[in-house]
Amino acid sequence: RQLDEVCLPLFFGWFLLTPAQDQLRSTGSDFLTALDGFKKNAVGSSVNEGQEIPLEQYFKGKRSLHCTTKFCDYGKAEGAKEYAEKPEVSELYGSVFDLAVSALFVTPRTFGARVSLTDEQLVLWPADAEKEAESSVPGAGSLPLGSRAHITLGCADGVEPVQTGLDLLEILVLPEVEPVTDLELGSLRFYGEGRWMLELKEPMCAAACFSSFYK
Ligand code: ACK
Repeated sequence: RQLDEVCLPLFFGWFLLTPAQDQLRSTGSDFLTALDGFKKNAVGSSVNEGQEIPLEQYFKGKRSLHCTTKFCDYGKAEGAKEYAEKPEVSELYGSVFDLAVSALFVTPRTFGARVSLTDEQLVLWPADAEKEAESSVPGAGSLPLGSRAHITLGCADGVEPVQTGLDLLEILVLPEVEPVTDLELGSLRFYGEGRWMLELKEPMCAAACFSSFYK
């Protein structure tokens, strides 16, 4: 038992294969450039309030792109052991999945990609992932399972990546709004307080290996 606990990872998740990482980084970068261009002509909607630096510099990039399923904190997080012991987790460990990246979003804190999970992928999703966020994002607990699934692409200075999933939930609990414009990549929506979401015209297919991370 002692050994089991020591061996639990920091987190389980899908780790994007190199070509998918490259493609998503490049699409993400195109989005930031397009958003910077659009914001120049839009009033009162800046992401980085009062700062004129390009979004690409505002967000510090992540080295390895992944979609977290369960944050275990080496066994200290609630439900970590139960998750690690799920038969699906060991059965599917090391398998490669095609993740559908359906949207990109930015807030004053984070830059991320929304992942739309299939039923097959949802078996690896913790049942309480959205409920756990309820205290930070009221209403999150009532969203469909998998709503929090995301890939962190960047964080503003001093912001922890856990914020990306919370920012996504914060957008998803808001009432749907009309797009402000159609960009080449898809339709762009503005949710106030520097929150933007681009729904991709063509969801991106990202090959990713289900595994775990230890630092
Ligand atoms: O970008 P992410 O999903 O946000 O990937 C990292 C990963 O685990 C390693 O830090 C995520 N993470 C950190 N803390 C938590 C938490 N309390 N709940 C859910 N995910 C978390 C972070």
